[in-house]
Amino acid sequence: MKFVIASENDIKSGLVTDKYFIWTEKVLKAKNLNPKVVMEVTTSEWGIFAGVNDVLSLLEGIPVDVYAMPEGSLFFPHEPVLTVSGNYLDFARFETALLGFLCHASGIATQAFKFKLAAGDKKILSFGTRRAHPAISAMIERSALIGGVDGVSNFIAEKYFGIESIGTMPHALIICFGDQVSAWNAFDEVVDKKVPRTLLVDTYFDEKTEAIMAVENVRRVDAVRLDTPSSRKGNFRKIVEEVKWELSIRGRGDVKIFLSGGLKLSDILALRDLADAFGVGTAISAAKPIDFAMDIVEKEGVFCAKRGKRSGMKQVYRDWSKLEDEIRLFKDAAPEGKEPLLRKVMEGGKILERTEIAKARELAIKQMETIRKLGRENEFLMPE
Ligand code: PCP
Repeated sequence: MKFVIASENDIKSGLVTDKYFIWTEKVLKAKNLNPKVVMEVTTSEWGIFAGVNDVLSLLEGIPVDVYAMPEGSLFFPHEPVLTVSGNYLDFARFETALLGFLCHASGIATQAFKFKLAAGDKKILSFGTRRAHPAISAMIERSALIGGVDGVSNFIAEKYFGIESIGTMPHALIICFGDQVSAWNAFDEVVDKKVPRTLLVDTYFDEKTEAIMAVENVRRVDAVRLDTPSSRKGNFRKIVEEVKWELSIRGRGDVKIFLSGGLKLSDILALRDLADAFGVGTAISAAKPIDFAMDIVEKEGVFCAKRGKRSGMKQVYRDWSKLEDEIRLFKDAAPEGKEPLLRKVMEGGKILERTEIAKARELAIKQMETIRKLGRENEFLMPE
């Protein structure tokens, strides 16, 4: 083993599971019990749903039917986001990986959604794969994009998703040259012209001094990036205001302000009127997972949920104009004017539909716009 990660094969074959499923399989087999069940994935919080493609790959070839909300869907507490029906023993041991895919990806997508909702027309870039195991960097960037970020920094996104990654310059580049001006000019000379010249202005001197140095010594400056760590920030708003003033009086009010370094949701809300873009790392990539659970709600067609859970296979119907949902039994008639959210995505182990990132992101953004239109932002922007 080169890296401490479970292989795709071990995940697919069900080895990445909790031990209690191994005991359960053993006991059920010994007693010839393998009921037909419906299991639902639910949680008690709201979020943006992601991770379904991995679940489909996990269950492909297993004789089960799967219904799911499309990735990018806003889900509310207690709504089933994904339903699996089949004989329990066929898929019992996959619950661990199934939930892992959904909890992790949805946690990141939800956090990305909050940041983009807070930023409005200002940009949010995902900068945080360096804070997580590299084996999951593609998942992080995919989930962040689904949640609504405007760009991702990890280069692997280009190979896996055909999405161009974005980047400015590290402090290391400046230090290699020994002085800011040489590094900035070398960057301008060498890097493809279509890449914005976003110059890092906090390596050795303060942000104001370096911002002035940048516009006075570099042919093209599109933006300045202030990556001030929280330990040195002081009154960050004042620092940004000062930089903007100095640029503006030099006729460079066009230079965009790019902020990064330990940004939290509250920082976006506090600085969104001043900045043009935010590079967010840990706060998105290390988002708290959504605590989805998977429960049996029907057994051989009979209602049977445990206490605290609601029995019966369900459908979620949405009024898109109000962003309000209604949950009904799957077999019951649909309410007038509302659209069902759960769609059949797998039949007998065959994948019927996979999600494209762009489509899922579009859906998340559409819901974000409705939240804004309805003036419901505060409901979704609880402080971290
Ligand atoms: C990195 C980058 C971003 C940081 C990560 C975002 O910082 O410059 O600002 O991650 P965060 O939100 O978790 O802080 P450094 O590692 O300081 O980068 P550099 O190599 O440029 O010093």
